[in-house]
Amino acid sequence: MSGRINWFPGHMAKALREVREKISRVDVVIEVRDARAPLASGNSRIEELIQGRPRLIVLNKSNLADTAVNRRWEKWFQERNQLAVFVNALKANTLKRIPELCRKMMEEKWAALKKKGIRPPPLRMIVVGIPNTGKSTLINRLTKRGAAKTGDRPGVTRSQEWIVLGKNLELLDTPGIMPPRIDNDEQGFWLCAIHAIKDQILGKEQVAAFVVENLKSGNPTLFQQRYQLETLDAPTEELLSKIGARLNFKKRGGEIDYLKTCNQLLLDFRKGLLGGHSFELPV
Ligand SMILES: Nc1nc2c(ncn2[C@@H]2O[C@H](COP(=O)(O)OP(=O)(O)O)[C@@H](O)[C@H]2O)c(=O)[nH]1
Ligand SMILES: [Mg+2]
Repeated sequence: MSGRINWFPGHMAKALREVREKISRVDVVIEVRDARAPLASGNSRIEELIQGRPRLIVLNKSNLADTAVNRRWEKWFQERNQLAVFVNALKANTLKRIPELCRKMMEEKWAALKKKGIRPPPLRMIVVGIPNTGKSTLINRLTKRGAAKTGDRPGVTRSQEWIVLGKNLELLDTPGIMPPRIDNDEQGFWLCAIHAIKDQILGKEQVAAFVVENLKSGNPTLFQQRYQLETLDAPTEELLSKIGARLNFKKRGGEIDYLKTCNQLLLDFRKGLLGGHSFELPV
């Protein structure tokens, strides 16, 4: 692949400055990534931004990834002593460990304060991550159970930006949004497939073709079944046209509506209807 795609016309520096400011106000950083690309969906500047604060990596959308690959990644993170949990933010029961682990990360510091006779202040946390990894969903799910705003407590900001999650546990109500950092086109394609980058950058046709190629070689079963494809042994564009025919996506003249087909394929894939698929594998 060439290096000529302009993945980021945007304002990386400003975005990072804003996240840094938010992070400076918390004790623990919850970094949400996408389980389908556990490293590429991070931002390599995160280390600088968190300035040594404890960090929990939450690999969300694990239901959309390949379960066996998730397990390999779990081991990969363990081996590197990086706390990481695989969750599905749409399922509240998978999220219980997050506040538990955040507390645990702070235990030592809290114990040291107590020893000195200081009552530890509430543990403050923030959710950060690149776009569309599920930050807002996670915040909503975490805060639904017994959530309360802290605006009327003395000494606490009145803008209601700290949400009480439990005893001595507070979460900033808005996430820190980090721009993705893309080192090569392959990572860019992964991030398009998982929709961390808008489809317009590559165009839906290219993103859909990339997804089809990956499913064809990596996770063909549900893909083939869903669109009742007799064979996958055909060029990608031909397969997409076949899918268009199956879905009866036709233009007025009877010609297959290729763009509509690509769009539908991406919708189906991103809903998990074509099965779980991981793009990035541990090395
Ligand atoms: N399948 C699946 N979808 C999720 C999960 N978490 C979030 N989503 C969906 O992903 C999309 C982006 O989520 P959102 O919370 O807005 O992401 P944000 O941009 O990081 O705040 C929404 O359509 C969510 O419903 C998950 O664990 N599994
Ligand atoms: Mg959001």
